[in-house]
Amino acid sequence: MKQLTHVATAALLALAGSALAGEPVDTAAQLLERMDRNVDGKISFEEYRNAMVRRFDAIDGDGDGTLVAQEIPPEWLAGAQARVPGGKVSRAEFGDSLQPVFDRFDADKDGQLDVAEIEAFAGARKAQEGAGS
Ligand SMILES: [Ca+2]
Ligand SMILES: [Ca+2]
Repeated sequence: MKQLTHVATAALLALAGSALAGEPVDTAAQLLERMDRNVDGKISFEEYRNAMVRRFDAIDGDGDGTLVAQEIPPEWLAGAQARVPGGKVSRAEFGDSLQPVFDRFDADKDGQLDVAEIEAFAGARKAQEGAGS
């Protein structure tokens, strides 16, 4: 009886843990759903950049096409050494800065992020967000 209770508690804790961990950052499936415009199950650099530039525009309240560095969520540039000269980044610079991020997670260098590569990418974003808060 005691044994059973322990098992049940452990299972509950495991469930609670995964629900919490899954909450704040996109899963690989969510990233795919949002970015994979041609629905081929992979994310090309074009698709990734377009998705991120749309979010750039959403944050760019005054619409002047530049963001100050602090406005950019750290997980956007997961793993990248973002260099922001002058403390501002233009749309074009932002788009270019994503290439090293994409390349880093494109493990087989075929120019597409497949599901396994997106999983790694989602994991890095999550780690980045955890480190930033
Ligand atoms: Ca695609
Ligand atoms: Ca790839």
